[in-house]
Amino acid sequence: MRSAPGADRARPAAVAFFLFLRFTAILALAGAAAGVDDGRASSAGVRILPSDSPRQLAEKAAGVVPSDRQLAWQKLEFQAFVHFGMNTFTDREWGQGTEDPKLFDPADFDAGQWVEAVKAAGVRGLIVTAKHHDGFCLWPSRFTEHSVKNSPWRAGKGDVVREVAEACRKGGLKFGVYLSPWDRHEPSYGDSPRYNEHFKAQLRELLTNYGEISEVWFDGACGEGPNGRRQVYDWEGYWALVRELQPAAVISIMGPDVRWVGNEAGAGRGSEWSVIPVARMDDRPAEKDPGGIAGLDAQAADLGSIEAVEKAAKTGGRLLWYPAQVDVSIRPGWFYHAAEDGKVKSLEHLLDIYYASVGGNAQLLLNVPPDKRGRIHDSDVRRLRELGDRLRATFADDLAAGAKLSFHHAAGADRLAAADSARRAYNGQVELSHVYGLRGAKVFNAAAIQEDIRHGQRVEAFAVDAWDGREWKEIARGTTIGWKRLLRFPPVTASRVRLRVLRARAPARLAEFGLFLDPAPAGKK
Ligand code: FUL
Repeated sequence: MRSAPGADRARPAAVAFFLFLRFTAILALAGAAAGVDDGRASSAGVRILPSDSPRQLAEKAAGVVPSDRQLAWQKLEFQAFVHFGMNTFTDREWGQGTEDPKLFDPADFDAGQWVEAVKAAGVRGLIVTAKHHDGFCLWPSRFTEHSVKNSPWRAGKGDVVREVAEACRKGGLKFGVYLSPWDRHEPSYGDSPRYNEHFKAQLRELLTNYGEISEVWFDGACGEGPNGRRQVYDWEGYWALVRELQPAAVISIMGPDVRWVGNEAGAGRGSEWSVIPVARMDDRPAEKDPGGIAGLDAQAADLGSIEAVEKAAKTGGRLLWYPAQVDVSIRPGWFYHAAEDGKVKSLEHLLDIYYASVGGNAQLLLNVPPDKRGRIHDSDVRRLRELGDRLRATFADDLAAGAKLSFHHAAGADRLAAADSARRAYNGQVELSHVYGLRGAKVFNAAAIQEDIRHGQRVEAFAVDAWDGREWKEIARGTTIGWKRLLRFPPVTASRVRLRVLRARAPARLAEFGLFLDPAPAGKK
């Protein structure tokens, strides 16, 4: 369920039926080959067939790469989500659509303050709720009266989207928009073709009047309109408009570029794959199927393991580059509620979320809701700064910088792992370990490993060892790496560290290996 405790879950009679699920939807454009053209990734992903051998499937999976827009998005790592709108003033999570625009009246609106507050945490982009389910528009849309233009704020001359877009640009943040297809105010909702035109007209306003938009975030909530009919969304039409007007923007959640991680708790999968098998070949979203057109269940525990790929191949399908985004709020609700001022997540909780998401091959989208003043509340501002300070203190100094890298053949147990991976016909290089000779003895309790995902996501399992002067001691192990794997472990002192790739779909192509010292790990504050 998407709404938080205290949320308005009343389901008015007018909306007798709605589905509220994350529907993932894939367009033929998904998985487009970009960074590297290895000849295997097509614009529709890579086909997998019942006749493919395990070896062929591993090779195909290793050959799927991100599009340029997906790669740019992945590099952002950490973004802010900002839920602000009518609900801020009515103290609700879901508005009805019948609220009086006069209720929207932030006393001290300051988009610059939002940007400063979230930048302190280290985010690189911000996504604002231009229109939530209640239909109230934070910009003066020409296509509805239900917007800021009929509010007392700035005498009806204000434009939240513009002020936020400009503040982001000034502060060096990417800017994205959340636009809810579900609209409980709009009279044409439910009259499907008419509403789709209305929605595209609004989308066009956002995509043409506010400069560069880096991400368009579509939710899958769907309901009935006043005519009692369920709205059928024109996803292909919405996506085509984004591609036409903002070709560099990713389309997230109900879109082909970025998938929902599957929960709103900030939890990542231990093994998060960006290469995902999907059973179906058609590009039409099937809204009754939570898997979307792809037959993908965004909440499934295992989306991308080689076993999942092999299973999907049995009925045929395709492999797509479809990376995960972790959306989670700093408070229980998505919108601001004074009653939750004491419930801002603790620093340790936020760090756990950061390590699990950014450090688990996903992007973190942390929601921070401004209050009725139109400013981010002091307790959230403080927490964001604490988070940023701690991350900067940890990651500013890479203790593996300047290390001498050599490759060694690991013996013994490693050969067993190599034998296991032979099933996937790994070419033997699994025995190679990366040995980092540090510049003297270092003390560290965290590591960051990155694959060069322009060459795909390849590593299925790895271990990190430290040389204690006599022998190698394992200090951490994990499964996927992908864009980034962050590891935390008790402090280690060593001058040599090695990374062993235990299983991989193709020879590992690492981009980074860093060692860090978190100055105040949990329990040592
Ligand atoms: C959901 C919405 O219903 C919530 O209110 C919130 O916007 C969340 C991010 O997405 O689908």
